[in-house]
Parts: sequence; C-alpha cells; structure tokens
Amino acid sequence: MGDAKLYVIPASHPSRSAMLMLDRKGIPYERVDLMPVISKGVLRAQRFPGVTVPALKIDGTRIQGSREIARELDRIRPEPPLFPGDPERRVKVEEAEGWGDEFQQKPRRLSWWALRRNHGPLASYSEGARLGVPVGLAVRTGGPIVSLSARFNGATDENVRADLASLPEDLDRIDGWISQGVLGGDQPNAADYQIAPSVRLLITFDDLRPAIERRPAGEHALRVVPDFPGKMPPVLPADWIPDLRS
Ligand SMILES: N[C@@H](CCC(=O)N[C@@H](CS)C(=O)NCC(=O)O)C(=O)O
Repeated sequence: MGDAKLYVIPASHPSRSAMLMLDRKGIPYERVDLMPVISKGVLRAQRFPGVTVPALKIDGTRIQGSREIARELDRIRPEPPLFPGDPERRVKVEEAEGWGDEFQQKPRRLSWWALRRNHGPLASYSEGARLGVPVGLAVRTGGPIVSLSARFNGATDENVRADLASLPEDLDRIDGWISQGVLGGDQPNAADYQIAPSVRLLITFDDLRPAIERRPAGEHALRVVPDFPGKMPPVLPADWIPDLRS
C-alpha cells in the first residue's frame, strides 16, 4: 500500500472517525490539519470533489466523507472488517452508521454556537494540531472563522435548543443499539466509529459530561475514542440543558 494522507480539522468528529478506522486497519498515514473554512479552499486545490473533511488520498485515489472512507478501507484492506459479513447484521450496522452521519450535525452546531459565545476554549480544541501557524495565533485570529462556521452550520439559538431537546431520545437510541450488540461489540465496526466521536465531542461540554459519561452511550464513546481534544466550560442556559440521565 502506498502513501495515505488524511485531511482533517482538529476536533472534527468525522475526522476522528476516519483516523480511528485507519488505525484499526493498521494503515499508516500522514495527517494534515486544516483550519475550518480555509479547509474548503485547500480541499478544492487538492482536487477533492467536495469541501468537507475527512478527505483521504490513498494510492492516488481521493475519497471524501467518513462513510465513503469506511467502505474504501474495507475494500483495500479487508481485515479487520469494518462491516459484519452477515448481511442482516450489516444492514443494522449501516442503519446505525447512516443515522450517526446525520446526528453529527448536532454536536457540530452546538460546538460552533458555544465557541461563538466564548472563543477561549478554541485553544483546547486545537490541542496537538499543526495548523501551519502557532495555535495561539490561530485562536486569537479565529473570531471570523467561528462566526462563519456558526452561520454555515445554522448554529442559531432556536436550532441548538431543539437539538438539545431531542438529545435524550438520541442517546436512548444509541444505548438501545449497544444493548442489541449493534454497537459496542468486541470488534468495533463502522457505526461505532461513526457515532462514538459525536458523543465524545458532546462529552467535552462541562454542561453535558456528567450525565452522558455515566450512561452506556457515554461509556462507549470514551472507550472507542479515549483521546479527543477540547473542553468547554459551562456555557448553556440552565433551562436548555436536558435531563440526560439514562
Ligand atoms: N457527513 C460528512 C460531514 C463532513 C463535515 O461536515 N465535516 C466538517 C467538519 S466536522 C467540515 O469539513 N466543515 C467545513 C468547515 O468547517 O469549514 C462526513 O462524515 O464526512
């Protein structure tokens, strides 16, 4: 297998999915850290078809999107598999993975909403990143990037409130998949790698962590994604925080 280069945004949860899947396959890769918004121009210049991370160049092929990357990795390196061989089990894993791809938007919106209110934690979300400029400078000049990203992702009060209100149902669904063995089995699958980073990003919020980390979805996220940057001090209005105990 030739060179693999993975384009990511630090603390991007689907980027983490791709990193974990490459690690699982034992495929070495070079990680290229990009700043949000600026990432779009870089990806275009690299002739990727879309403008989002994760984006992978491997053996001269360009693959974009966490789900597409999962399939390509199974194609080029079948072992260990990211999808079950049994067709019925595969359908269930793909259903959870597809749901997880949509669910990504909630932690994404919440993060931009919170960072717009308080830029300070940006540095923690960029921990360990190599952005081409000192992280401190990237953070100090990050205001416009945060505002644009909040706007692109619809991080309005109304949307974020609605996302939070539906979070108990989302976590119940994840707990259910864990109890059915769709998620959290001995062999992590593409749905584990899709969903755990989203929950892991939610766990970086002090407002949410205590309730989430005690339930199966939270334990699962911490097991699948032990390392994830970022810490968001309390930022949510008290009456927006849902009861997330299982
Ligand atoms: N569903 C896609 C979503 C990818 C996505 O939206 N990535 C975000 C980062 S989490 C992105 O690249 N945003 C562009 C930006 O922030 O400028 C996937 O799983 O690959």
